[in-house]
Formats: sequence, C-alpha cells, structure tokens
Amino acid sequence: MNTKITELLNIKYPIIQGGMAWVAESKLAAAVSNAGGLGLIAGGSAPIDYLREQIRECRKLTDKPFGVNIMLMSPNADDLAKLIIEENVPVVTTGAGNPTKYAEDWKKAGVKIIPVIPSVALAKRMERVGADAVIAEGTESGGHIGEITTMCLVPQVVDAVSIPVIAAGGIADKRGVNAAFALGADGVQCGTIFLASEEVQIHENYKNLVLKAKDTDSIVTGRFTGHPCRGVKTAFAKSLLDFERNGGTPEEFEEITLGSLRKAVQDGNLDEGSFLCGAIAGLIKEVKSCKEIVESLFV
Ligand code: TUI
Repeated sequence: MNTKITELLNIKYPIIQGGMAWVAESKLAAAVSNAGGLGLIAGGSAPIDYLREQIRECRKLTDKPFGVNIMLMSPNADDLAKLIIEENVPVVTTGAGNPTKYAEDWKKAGVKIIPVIPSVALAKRMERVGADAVIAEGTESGGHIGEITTMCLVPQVVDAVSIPVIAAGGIADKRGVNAAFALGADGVQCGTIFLASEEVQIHENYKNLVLKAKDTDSIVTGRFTGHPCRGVKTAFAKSLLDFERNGGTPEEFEEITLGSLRKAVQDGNLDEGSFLCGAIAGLIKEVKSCKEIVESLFV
C-alpha cells in the first residue's frame, strides 16, 4: 500500500506507532517496524543514557526504519533532540509542545520531523518551519490530548497544509483506517491497539484493563492543570476527578500523579497508577502480535 507516508518513511504500511511514555521501548518499536510500520521509542522523561541504549538495542532488533518521540514538556527534551542527531535516528515525532527551536538542526542532519498537532494553527506553523508531515491527533487519543475530535480535526488540517497528514485518535481497526483515509489522511498513528500486543513490555494488569474496557471506560483527568490526560477509568482516575471537583490545586494534583505512569506500566499498581489509553480501548478484545495487528489494519 503506497501513500505519501510510506514513501516519506520508506515503510510498507502507512502506520506509525504512538510514542507512549514508559510503554514504547526498543522491543515494541522493533516489532512494529519489522511488521512494516514505523516503530517508535518514547523519550518520556527517561535518562539520556538509557535512551541511547534503547536506540542501539532497537537497531540490533530491526534493520527497518524506526523513530523516536520527544515529549517536549520533559526536562530531557534538549538532550534528546541532540541524541537523535548523534545516533542518526531517521525520524522524530514530537508531542505536548512546539518543536520549532530544534527544527533547523534536525533538517540539517536529515532527520524527518513529524510533530503531533492538536490544531490547524499549529499544523500551519509546523509546515512553515519545515516539518515533513504532521500527526493530527484527536481528543479520542490516550495520554495528553487536545480538544478537537479526530473527525473534525483531520479534514481541517488536510485542507490547511500541503505536507502529508497522519490521523491519530480512535483508530484500531480497518474501518478506522478507511475513515482516516476518507478524511484525507495519508497515514495513521495508533497507540492503544499496541497495548494489546504480544511484544509490548507492560504489566499484565495494564493489558487486562485495556482488554476489559468497554466504550465508556476511558476518562479525562487533569483538565484544570492545562494538561488533560485520557486513561482507563480506574478508582484512582475517578479519585483524581473528585480531587479536582473538591477544590484541590493543580500543584497538589501534579504531586499525586508524579510517577503514576511508571507505576501503571511497570508495577501494574491499580491504586496509584495512571493507565493511559485511548477512547477506542473498548474495541480491543484480544492480544495479537504486532505483525497481526498491522496486517489486520491494512491487508
Ligand atoms: O504528548 C502526547 N501524549 C502524551 S505526553 C504524556 S506525558 C504527560 N504527563 C503529564 C502531563 C502531560 C503529559 C502522556 N501522553 N500526545 C501528543 C500531543 N501533543 N497531544 C497534544 C499535544 C500538543 C499540545 C499542545 C502539541 C502541541 C501543543 O502546542 C502548544 C503550543 O506550544 O503551541
């Protein structure tokens, strides 16, 4: 299946794996790349030496292209931006901010730049600074989200820019992929579906929450902090909403949730972990290999 994205990234199928902090490490990234998509290693807030190892490990596991995702609110962002150049990573995706200050160096080094954007305005700005494509991420996505739905955001971004557009948020089967293409996208980014893969390195509790989730089981917490996050509606997530309603401050909220992604992914801690997932989790009912997942979307 050839699109502007398969050509740009030199991959078989036009799918990028989401840059899920703590989840997207070398084994998952390599499995997605070996399946014909673009696997990603997420920088999250991890130490640079660990990320260098992850990039080198991924190269041992696949000879296909892969990328790195930078979470721009993370203190490691400047160092990771340099590491991507040092390690000759072919593709960078960015999230949770504006990557303009890194664009010139990445372009000079030949790194393909694909920012996640939650609005038309940011998509246009990214095109101006030389982005190779944008990921239009709707509010159905897991983790840190914007306000606009995938259905509304994607066609408006497609009309506003000339670079390829990758649709994200709410896509987990062939119908979602077809819908994204009908809206004018040239590719898709999927995250939640890979939480139910054989290769993903997450605690069993996390996988089970995704597999058992029904349509109404994702909620958004932290709107009042300015960094809303979508995840599984656990008792802990509901307590965060109560905290907000009962007058807790954003500072206290940040304190309660500090480290909660790691607690979910590594410890499966149902009392203190944030099990981020997209609103499409309810559609995902079985664990498959990354190859089966990618092929189920396109073949
Ligand atoms: O970044 C994500 N998803 C994430 S990051 C994350 S870790 C985190 N921890 C605590 C609080 C917040 C995040 C978990 N999930 N997705 C990509 C994404 N980017 N979604 C929304 C945006 C975005 C928002 C504003 C991108 C750019 C932007 O620009 C603002 C500006 O500076 O113009």
